[in-house]
Amino acid sequence: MSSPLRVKGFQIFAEYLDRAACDALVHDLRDVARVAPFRVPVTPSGKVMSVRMTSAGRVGWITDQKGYRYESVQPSGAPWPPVPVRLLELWRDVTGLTRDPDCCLVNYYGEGAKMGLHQDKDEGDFDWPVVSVSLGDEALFRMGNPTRGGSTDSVWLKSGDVVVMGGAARLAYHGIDRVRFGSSNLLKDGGRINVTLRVVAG
Ligand code: MD6
Ligand code: FE
Repeated sequence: MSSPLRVKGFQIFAEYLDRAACDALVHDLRDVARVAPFRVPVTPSGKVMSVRMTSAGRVGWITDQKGYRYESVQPSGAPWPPVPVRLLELWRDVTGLTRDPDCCLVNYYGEGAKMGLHQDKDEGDFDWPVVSVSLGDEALFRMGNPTRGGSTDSVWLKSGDVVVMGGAARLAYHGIDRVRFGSSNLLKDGGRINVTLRVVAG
């Protein structure tokens, strides 16, 4: 593992996964989506998000009219599928931690999808990092500060890139401005998958 690029406290491991490893993860995530189908998330204020979302792990991240939260079951009442072992190995490798993540949040970006600047703050204990894995089309990732406003830096995340958000950057604002739809042939119908691995206290 080569040393990461550091941007505003975010650690970016470019090309952490090769093509074969990306293919293997897509295979694992198709298994996840068979058990926990992608859904259209709606924010507490009623806005329909442009990504499609599902989870694996002890808990999954949910948003609906009642708020943002982690739930131990899917909206259907079924449990979430387990976090794919290859993602647990990736987490252990990039973080050096022996505590495994509780949630693997999976976002799919189709044509035109994006994600506004946000903080990841529903986990209850911000001493643990969040690890993100990008698969498929390139995306413009914007990184800001622990409070709204101020300067931002952007990088194009490519398939196989891994980002670790920890330490002072753990609560930094970040988002996806746009995706270059069709820039990768990893996913047969195009688009981008982003996986985030999180420890969820409680
Ligand atoms: C994305 N990522 O890359 C959105 N969150 O599609 C995130 O929101 C994110 O990349 C926490 C840590 C790293 C991330
Ligand atoms: Fe995030």
